Amino acid sequence: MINCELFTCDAATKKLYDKAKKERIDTVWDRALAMQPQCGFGEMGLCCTNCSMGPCRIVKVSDDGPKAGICGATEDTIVSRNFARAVAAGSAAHSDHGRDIALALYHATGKSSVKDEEKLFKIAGEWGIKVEGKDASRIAREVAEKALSEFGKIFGKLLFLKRAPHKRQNLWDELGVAPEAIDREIVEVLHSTHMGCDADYRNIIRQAIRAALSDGWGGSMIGTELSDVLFGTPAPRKVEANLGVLKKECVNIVVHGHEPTLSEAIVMAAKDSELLELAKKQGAEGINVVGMCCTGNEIAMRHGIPMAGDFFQQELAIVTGAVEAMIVDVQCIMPSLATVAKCYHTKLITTSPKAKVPGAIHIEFDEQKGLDIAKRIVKEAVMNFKNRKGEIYIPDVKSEGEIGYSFEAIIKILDRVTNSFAHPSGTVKPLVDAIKSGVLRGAVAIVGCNNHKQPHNSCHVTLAKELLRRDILVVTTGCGAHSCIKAGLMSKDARKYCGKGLATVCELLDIPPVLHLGSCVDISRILVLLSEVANYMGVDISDLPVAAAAPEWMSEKAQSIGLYAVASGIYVVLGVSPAVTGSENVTNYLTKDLESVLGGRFEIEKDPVKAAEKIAVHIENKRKQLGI
Ligand code: XCC
Ligand code: SF4
Repeated sequence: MINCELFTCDAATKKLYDKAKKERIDTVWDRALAMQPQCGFGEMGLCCTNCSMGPCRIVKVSDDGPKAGICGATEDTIVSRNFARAVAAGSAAHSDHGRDIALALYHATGKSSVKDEEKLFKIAGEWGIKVEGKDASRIAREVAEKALSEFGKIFGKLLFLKRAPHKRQNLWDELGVAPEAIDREIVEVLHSTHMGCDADYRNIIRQAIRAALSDGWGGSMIGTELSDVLFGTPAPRKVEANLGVLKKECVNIVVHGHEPTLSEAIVMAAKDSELLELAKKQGAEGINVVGMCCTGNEIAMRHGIPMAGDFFQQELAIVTGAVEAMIVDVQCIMPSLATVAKCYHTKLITTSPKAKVPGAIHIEFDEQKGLDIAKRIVKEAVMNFKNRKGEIYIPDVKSEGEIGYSFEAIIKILDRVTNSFAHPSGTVKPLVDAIKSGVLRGAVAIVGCNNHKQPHNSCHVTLAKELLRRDILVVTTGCGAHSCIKAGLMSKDARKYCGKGLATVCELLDIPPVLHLGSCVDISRILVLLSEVANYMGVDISDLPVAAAAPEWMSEKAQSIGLYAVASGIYVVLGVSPAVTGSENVTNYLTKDLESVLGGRFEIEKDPVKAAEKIAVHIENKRKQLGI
């Protein structure tokens, strides 16, 4: 059995893990233990199954054994191909999410359900769509069409690349990595890494970079921007977090996955008076909707719905015995949920044709009939309330934080301290001033998942605290954001962890020292913010005293994010090594050589304290180079 004191720093997780053990439920940690030792070839990226002459694996630990695949592929080729394919899959996931949002906007236009017209007009302007004489719904349709054509247009580059600093755009052009159409970049990775195609690791990684950039500056950015148009751009608000947000007396619905289209409809449906009446008839006090993983981030940012938990807490939510339904769409949904749900009364409801799970109920979601389907799903949950069985245990563990820091929200906050006579509002000037004066040393994005190879949550939290005390502002998304809010880092009280400079900045701006920017596609908000700061200072992103870290990452999406961040000029510290260590050449290329090409590079550092030290050194170096 595992010692949960060591594997997580989160109290709710510990308590529910104990309940799971008592009830003989296997969780992600138990399966991870049973998996040991994990395959060394796979871990180093040295196994190739790209054709049926394989699988082939390269033996590194001794002089004996094969040094090339049956086709002659070297370790460099095999490792880089595997890495590139993971990046392409990650980019595909984010981008397909973006496409679904664009489709939702396209179909929504008739009902004029645009929540943020200002943003719609801004994007239309950027994309050269004429707005004069057209109503919002017509513009929305044209913007949606243009967004959809980004996936498969025949000529030209991605439109959002223009948001990057000029120097960066020129560099991408020079290197031939400026993506053209999102789907095409992903297809080209799959093609060029097919058996007997590209064997040059540098060239393979170059194509992977194109696919990754088409995620960050393409699919993800479309996902974020059009979600804001459709559902509203997040603004600061208070929210509760952790599994203690479940309510014993209520019908509990956990929405889990990624795309806000489903969760928005569920949030609306749960307010329906007939369903509330029905819930009361079943003996419940009300309907309590809570969010998990990135869906949790999306609806927390826009509606203040509680953030129930991160990737590693999904099974434990069901273990409480108090969840009537877990409703999922796409990505990061453990297939184990069906098995766990069977031991309780919980209904696992899948909704996407792209993600069905054996053992779950499938109710397909369709945006055009969104609210009706959502009501049907909520009704399933309500009618399940009376079926609760066994011990119900909701740990009394939750915290509160302030979230909703979209780029637009940050600009509004900065406007509060801008001297309106000397400077126009709507700029990042106050932020740049704080950085230049040294009150703020720099900023770091802490993002990504949970991974059993790292202690749960504690890497995110330790890293954040180490940075705060060095006067480095932290921004966060995804499951990193869940970790931070659970640890209290998004409350004003968290200023106690900050150095004097950062504490002053937070006080002046009335913000917490860790800013929640949203879900993982919302890392595009960070790209926009960095571009604004770089443009204001007249430099490139790679010149800024900033970094990114993914201390507990696990998904292919995270590999795509990591690579587009590096290709955008950012120093990226990974707490878990990607499967590339089987090739010294590829490892050196990603962790050293890329810096002279793109200005960003990967660093692999498991220990969050050491990671913070390395980041601090990087930030101080950048400051020196800028002469500040
Ligand atoms: Fe998934 Fe986005 Fe990772 Fe969390 S952080 S485990 S990818 S939910 Ni994106
Ligand atoms: Fe083996 Fe080459 Fe086929 Fe890969 S592509 S499985 S290395 S023969």
